[in-house]
Amino acid sequence: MQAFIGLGSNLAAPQQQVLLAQCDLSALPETAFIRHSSLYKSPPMGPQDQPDFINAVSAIDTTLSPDALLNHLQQIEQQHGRVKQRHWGERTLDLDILLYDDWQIEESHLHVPHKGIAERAFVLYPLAEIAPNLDIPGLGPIAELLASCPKSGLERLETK
Ligand code: 5RY
Ligand code: CA
Ligand code: CA
Repeated sequence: MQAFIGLGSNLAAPQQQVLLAQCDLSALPETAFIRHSSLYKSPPMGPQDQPDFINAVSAIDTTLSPDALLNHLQQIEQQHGRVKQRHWGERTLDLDILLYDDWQIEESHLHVPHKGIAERAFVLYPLAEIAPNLDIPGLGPIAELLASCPKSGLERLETK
């Protein structure tokens, strides 16, 4: 299955956190890595009194189930020293399953496509960089979603 993972960090050298997490994803079991996006910087959405975020998206080819994948992602978050501070608050690393093939999953612990995907520039722009022709289940072509999603301060970093 092809899955897309969203990466985000705004604590403890966020750029390093995201670059290391891209390596961690490449080392997942039952998984071949397809592509990592560039890194993007943006002001926080939600609570504004926290540092800017570094975000990226990775595409993987995996036979892990969504639940098994989620468990691995949570382990990687823990290895990066994630501690819950406050809802929508700062974090050393956040890994989200954005898409899992063309599946639509609505469970208490896992929503796929990820909630808010269509309104979040820091998800849509890196996603479109690595999958410009993507059709998002229930939402439509990514090009159409991009057209109605302002960049609101999102910057692609030139370091990669
Ligand atoms: C809105 C509210 C909460 C959007 C809105 C969250 C990130 C959200 C973030 C991130 C950036 C959060 C979830 N309206 N801002 N805010 N990057 N995560 N830039 O990864 F995303 S908290
Ligand atoms: Ca997130
Ligand atoms: Ca998350």
